[in-house]
Amino acid sequence: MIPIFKDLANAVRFLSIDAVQKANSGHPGLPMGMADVATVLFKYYLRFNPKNPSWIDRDRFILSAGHGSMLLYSLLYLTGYKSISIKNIQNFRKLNSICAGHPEYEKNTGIETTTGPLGQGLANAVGMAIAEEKMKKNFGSNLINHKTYVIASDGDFMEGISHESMSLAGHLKLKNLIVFFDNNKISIDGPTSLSISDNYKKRFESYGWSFQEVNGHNEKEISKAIKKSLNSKKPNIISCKTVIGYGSPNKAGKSSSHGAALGEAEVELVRKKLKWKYKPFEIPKEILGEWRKIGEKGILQEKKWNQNYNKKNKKVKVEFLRTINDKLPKNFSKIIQQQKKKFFSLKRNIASRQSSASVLEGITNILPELVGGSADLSGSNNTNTKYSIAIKPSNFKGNYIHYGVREHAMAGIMNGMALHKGIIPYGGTFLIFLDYCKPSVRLSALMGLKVIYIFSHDSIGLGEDGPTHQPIEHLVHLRAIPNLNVFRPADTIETLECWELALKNSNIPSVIALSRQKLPFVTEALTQKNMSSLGAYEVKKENPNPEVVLIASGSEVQIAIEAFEKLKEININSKVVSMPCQELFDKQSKEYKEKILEKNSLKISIEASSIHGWEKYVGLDGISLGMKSFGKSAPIKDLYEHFNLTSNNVVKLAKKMLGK
Ligand SMILES: Cc1ncc(C[n+]2csc(CCOP(=O)(O)OP(=O)(O)O)c2C)c(N)n1
Repeated sequence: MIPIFKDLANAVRFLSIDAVQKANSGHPGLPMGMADVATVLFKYYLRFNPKNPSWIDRDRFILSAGHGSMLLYSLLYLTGYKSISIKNIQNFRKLNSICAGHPEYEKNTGIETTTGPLGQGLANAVGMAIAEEKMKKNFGSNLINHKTYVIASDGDFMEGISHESMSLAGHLKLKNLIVFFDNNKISIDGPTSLSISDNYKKRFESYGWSFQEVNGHNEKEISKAIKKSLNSKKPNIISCKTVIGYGSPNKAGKSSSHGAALGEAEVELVRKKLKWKYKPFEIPKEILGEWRKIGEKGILQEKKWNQNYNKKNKKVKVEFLRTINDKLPKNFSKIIQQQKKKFFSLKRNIASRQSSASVLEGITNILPELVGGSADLSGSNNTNTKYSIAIKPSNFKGNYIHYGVREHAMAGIMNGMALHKGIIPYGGTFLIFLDYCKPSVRLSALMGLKVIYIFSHDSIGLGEDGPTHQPIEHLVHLRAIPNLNVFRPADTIETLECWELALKNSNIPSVIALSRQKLPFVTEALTQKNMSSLGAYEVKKENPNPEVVLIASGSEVQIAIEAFEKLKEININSKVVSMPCQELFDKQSKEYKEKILEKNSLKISIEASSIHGWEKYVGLDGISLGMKSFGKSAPIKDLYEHFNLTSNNVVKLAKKMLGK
């Protein structure tokens, strides 16, 4: 038997529906509907090497509609990725199976990103396409020159993040981006006509995308459209008219095929209809062989690429490997130490957002992989420095992205850049607008990506802009996300240290929360050690066994220091702990934690934010000063007094608690 196109596509369909049936859970409709499109892409166009899933110049394939995960697993198994065996597919949705309910990013497996929350994959793909262009600019088109392909569904395009990220992609003219729209006009509630009547052609063309429409079950039409996209000067969307649950006599074209196993009887009917004579999980060797041949094409492609790579001079090769393997330059730590000495000698009283800009000025030129940006708040977040050059449409020489007022896209795009490898993304907005990008921040953490969020205007300390702009609960939200470091530095030295930690942490994203207002320089001694790496440390202590331990972060460390001096005047022995990162403190030894928190002392925490979570450090007898309501619009001094965030209040409370 010589397999024909339909056999290849049906292999994808049946692996998918059999796995969903066995798990009795999952989404068969999408893999059945998009099997033809995916087969054309993998058979004729996609550059990939299952023997080396991390080959840097591979095309990226993103399943933004993550619920159709079995489509991806089937393709990876059929083309010969070691990561996905037939056993894994049989264990779809079982504990610890790589074939999880929705694709979960894992390096070197072919699963390029974690998808499931609709729209995220699209933003990731835009980030990957930017990373591709940027690396191509840095290293030349014979080292980096690939496409980013995406499958996205109705739901992906309904989500706001799709509007934001596709609009930016159109503006930047990301020509190497090719999106397949699974245009089956069905979502969970039923036909999409229940909720949407967008004119997609006009919508996407208005963004500056090239739009084509094909019958998503016609090999030739699909192939012709992809071919045309390859030479486009714009990002490409191919609307594929498909039938959800294609091949199912009773469920095709209906939302009943979207998110539940078809049922044994219906699966049998699909077998009859598509003339698939094989048992569940059985792929005849001719068909598997044909798929494996498709996978093997990449070996030669990578070999050719290696020849190009080998022709490069040593300096380029070393730098290329350094960036794709996420290694910092050899002189990085030295430069940080030099900056530290300089900052210590200057002892500047500046806002931590300005400190952050000073750090960036010192490191931007030695880190060509650093790509910064802001969601239209560059001047406020201080994310752009004199070394920042804007990335422009079709011109990726720069190192700075003006994301526009698109926080969600910014975060999703940064995830995509980090996933691509070779780029370290950082991006800024006000901390309050975490609310506009939180889903992607969560995914940075879930995937363990080196993404650096610069969230300035981090408290009521921003003053007159008032409660709509003053974050209260945001630090708590962030600290509740696993695998995320939330830094809130107190002065120029801590800001430098937090940046150093963010850049050195390869598998953990970082948030650096920064003040709008000026902060006094509080570091007392110059240390080579990165004190912030301990999460918390003593900044003021004069005598052993303090009665009171004042713990503060960021802008409130100064209040703690003032209170310390006032307590000293009335003979109360206290000490001040700066806690720039709770997550890192929590990882310290029991001995260190006890040393910092002093078992038998009264503990008072001060942070201009929700007090939720501080009880962990102050204990049942301690006190937390913070925000229990929304803020107010007023000058900063009045606000701190109004909300009792003052050293006088600290002293009053300490005296009361100590009975003095
Ligand atoms: C942000 C987000 N909201 C809701 C969901 C739940 N959900 C999963 S698929 C889906 C819509 C399904 O419609 P479509 O995107 O057209 O996929 P298809 O039915 O064609 O497979 C929804 C609402 C989700 N995964 N992500």
